[in-house]
Amino acid sequence: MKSTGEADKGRGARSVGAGAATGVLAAAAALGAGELAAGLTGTASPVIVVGDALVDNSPSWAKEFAIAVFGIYDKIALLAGVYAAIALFAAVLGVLSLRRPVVGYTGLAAFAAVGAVAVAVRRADEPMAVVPVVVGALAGEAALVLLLRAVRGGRPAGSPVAGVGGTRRGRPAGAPQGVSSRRRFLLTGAGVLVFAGAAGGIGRYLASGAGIAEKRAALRLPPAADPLPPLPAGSDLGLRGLPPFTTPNPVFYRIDTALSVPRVDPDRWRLRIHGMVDRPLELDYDALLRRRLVESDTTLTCVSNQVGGDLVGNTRWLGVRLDDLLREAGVHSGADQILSTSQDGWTCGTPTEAVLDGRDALLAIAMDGEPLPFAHGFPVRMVVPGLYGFVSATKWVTDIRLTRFSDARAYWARRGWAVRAPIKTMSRIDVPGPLAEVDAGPTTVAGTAWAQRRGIEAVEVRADGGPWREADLAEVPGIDTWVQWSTEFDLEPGRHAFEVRATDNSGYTQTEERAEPVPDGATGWHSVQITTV
Ligand SMILES: Nc1nc2c(c(=O)[nH]1)N[C@H]1C(S)=C(S)[C@@H](COP(=O)(O)O)O[C@H]1N2
Ligand SMILES: [Mo]
Repeated sequence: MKSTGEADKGRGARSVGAGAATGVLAAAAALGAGELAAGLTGTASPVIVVGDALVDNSPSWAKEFAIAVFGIYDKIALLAGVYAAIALFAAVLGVLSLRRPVVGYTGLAAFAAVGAVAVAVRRADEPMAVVPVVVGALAGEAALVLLLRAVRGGRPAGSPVAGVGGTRRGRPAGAPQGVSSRRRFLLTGAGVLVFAGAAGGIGRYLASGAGIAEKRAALRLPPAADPLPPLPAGSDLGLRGLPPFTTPNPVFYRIDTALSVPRVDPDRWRLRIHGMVDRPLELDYDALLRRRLVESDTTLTCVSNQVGGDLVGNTRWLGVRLDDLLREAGVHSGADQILSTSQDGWTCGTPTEAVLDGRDALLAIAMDGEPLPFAHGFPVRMVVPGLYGFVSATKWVTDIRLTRFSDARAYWARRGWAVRAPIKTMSRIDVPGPLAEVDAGPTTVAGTAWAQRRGIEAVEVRADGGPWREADLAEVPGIDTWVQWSTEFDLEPGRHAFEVRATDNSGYTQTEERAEPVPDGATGWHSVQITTV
């Protein structure tokens, strides 16, 4: 038989375990109920809102660290971190609440308060998003009551964690009742776990917008009023290793701050155009589809693209001209900024003059002949040729307010990025790839260049610091797309370095001077090193 001391130690460890489990299970019940309430009310999940708020308020070094370490998994890593922190906090609270239940009840309320604050700062225009937080908190408190009753109920009277249950059930102090009390706790715990899992699962399912994916798949979009001619046959050189002229939707780069891709129901989508206008407008999806649709070949580019980087893609967009809509609304003079907001609360400031100068600024509904994919802004996004995405390309757009740059700052402008950001003239070597090993002799060097709104006039390439040689340019449908280029060098066996620079139709040639993407786009010549054998 064990000595009393050992038995006490065993019981102590057991109650720490039971306490931690109590806390984690109560938190799981809270999160599960929150997901269910979010799914049922069509509001944002509390965890996502908290994650969004963390992303918004974390310093840029932390974001860069996350992107460097986790790459495209940075968002998953963040959510995993949020869950781990919650679990740890909940476990500690659970242990403490064995002695003092009030600690657990207050701790859970504090959790809810964090969620409510996150909703207030991140979803100011969606007050309903507080409902899942409240529902979650209530479910968590209820689970905590049940679990604490189960875990404390079976203790012998006089033990530090004795509760009413011990005597209520009439067990003599010190009687061997560990088995049945443990059983009661396990049963309660299993019940809470099943509830949490089921509620969370159903909530996630509802929020995943399964029905919305079907609606999107069933959409038959009207054609453009005057469809563009097919792309010139010579726009795609069809070289191996050279990205195709039209970027397929599934590989189109994706950049946004959304932790989970918003699934906006087209039947519920509304766009408001208001602020400094004579006649505010409100449009739904059907009203948008009934308008004149136009096509535009436009290459989208991210300001974060490094020299030689691939945060750029080209496609044929279908949508409604934004300048027509703004003229209907009657923009006041002095309203130099179009402040657009997405469903998930991201904001973007676009110069009004750019949208009104005749370029194909669109409220786009389709890309490459298909309704916008969810990740690219379904059902409606903005596309403005010539401006980096962060000042022009709002996905899931639901609100457009005419204002002044001096009165309102958009998301990235508040974080040190430029207020106005036209796309810089840029060129990239795609073939051969970096550090490639190719046969000596005639070698094709090819790539891509872009200068939206101006168009590319010439691309020059040089090998090993030798004389610049003008590359052949492929055809383009207009000045707002990238252009493919290629040329041939005859190379001796050994190591070689190529450099490229483009000149746009305004006569500007890319500067060699390297600049980082912050605040308004990278500059410098792309170079690639290879070996010939
Ligand atoms: N709602 C929303 N729209 C957004 C962003 C965002 O974070 N949220 N990012 C912008 C940026 S920085 C870029 S480069 C483009 C990228 O569009 P894509 O993901 O379709 O390529 O979307 C823009 N639109
Ligand atoms: Mo971007």
